[in-house]
Amino acid sequence: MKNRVPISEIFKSKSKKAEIAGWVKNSRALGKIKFLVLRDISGEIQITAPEKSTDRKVFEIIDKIPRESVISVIGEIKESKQAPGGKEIIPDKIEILNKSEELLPIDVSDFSKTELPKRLDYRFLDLHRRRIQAIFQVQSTILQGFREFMIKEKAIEAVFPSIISSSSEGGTELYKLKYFERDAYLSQSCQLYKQMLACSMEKVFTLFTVWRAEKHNTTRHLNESRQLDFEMAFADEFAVMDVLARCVQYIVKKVLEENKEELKILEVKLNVPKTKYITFKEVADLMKKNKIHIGKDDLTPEVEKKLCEIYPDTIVFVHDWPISGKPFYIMPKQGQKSLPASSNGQSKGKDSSAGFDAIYQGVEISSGGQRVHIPELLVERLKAKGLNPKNFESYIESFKYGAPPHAGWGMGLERLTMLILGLNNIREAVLFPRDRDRLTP
Ligand code: AMO
Repeated sequence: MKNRVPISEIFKSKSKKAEIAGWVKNSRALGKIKFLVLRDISGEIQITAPEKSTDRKVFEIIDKIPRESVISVIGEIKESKQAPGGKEIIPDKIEILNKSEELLPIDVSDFSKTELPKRLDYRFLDLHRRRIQAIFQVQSTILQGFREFMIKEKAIEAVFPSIISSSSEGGTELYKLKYFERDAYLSQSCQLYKQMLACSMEKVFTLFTVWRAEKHNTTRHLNESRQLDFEMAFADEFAVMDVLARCVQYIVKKVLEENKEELKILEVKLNVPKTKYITFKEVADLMKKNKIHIGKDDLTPEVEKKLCEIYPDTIVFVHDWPISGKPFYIMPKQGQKSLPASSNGQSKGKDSSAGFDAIYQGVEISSGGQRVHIPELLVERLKAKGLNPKNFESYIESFKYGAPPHAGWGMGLERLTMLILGLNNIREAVLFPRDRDRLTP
């Protein structure tokens, strides 16, 4: 197979012969001529076998190879007005590299009728579909875009531990495990570590897997998901909201430039989003006018949806979030000192915080804020949240020897993929989802 060329090259190539390999999409016999469509990741081509000019053995098998089998073909490249793309291959030799079972467990056609749970049971086969490949090609661009953007911002890429000794996002959603004689947990976030690193290296980013033992089964939650995390020293929430806005805009632009074909396959109309900054209180007033109930310190999915109806194609930053609705590490508004990075001039209400959520296409994609970097205030905040400061000793200590004010955010990779592509279930945006009912494949 060392002479194998990608199928898409055939359409550009001037050569007369080619060796290709891929998956059998379909085949059919029309009397004295047989056809087979072969697909690889770069494209697909018609293999045409006229009885009189094709080797007998090749002619015999060509319409007998089960769909999705893997074959290699050596043959002649011919111009053809009837063939899709204007070229076809007249086969000299066909080798079956892996024969598929005749009966496929799921429908792998472009518009598969198989339901999502069954498709996920056979995800490896679902991934033969061009539509599914397109989703993960876009996700690959999102990941590359995030990294490229962060490198341009001069942030340091870092990796953090996934086994932790105490919670960072609240105690109820942790997966417990045995760590020799002690209890340990799977990380819910790299929150505390990215903060400690930003306090020396100033700007840091990572792609981090998180585990949350949330019991609810929704179309926007996973039990294992990935976060694009960012943290920056000498910054308040407005400085990092600006970074987040530019980051999402950079990623969307890159997807628009590099995934034209995938967006077409997925029938997605995408625009680079604008930004809107609004306080939690202003959202509450807006919702009152629209007769929509708003929670005391959180936004319901209905509110998130309405906000994006009012501000379409926009990243809506809801800031000055009630302190009761944010984790212990978020700075209360009253604890904020003026910073060189940006000045926000917002209200300094005692119940308000320097935390925010970012909402895009009707769903929260990110949350973040300025952090508490004063040890005494941190102890106070931990207690206020009913947590034991003893469990956070090394984290508290890290702010005792010169820790600058800092801020950051975390953005869900699968959420962003789902919203950019308008997918209706987050499981479509994960190769191998982990949810309440699913641990395989
Ligand atoms: P938060 O818990 O809001 O914040 O998570 C940040 C973003 O991650 C995504 N996300 C999820 N995606 C799928 N399934 C889940 N169960 C899930 N939980 C979260 C969302 C969400 O906006 N440490 C903070 C971030 C920070 O302040 O830096 C945190 O984890 O898109």
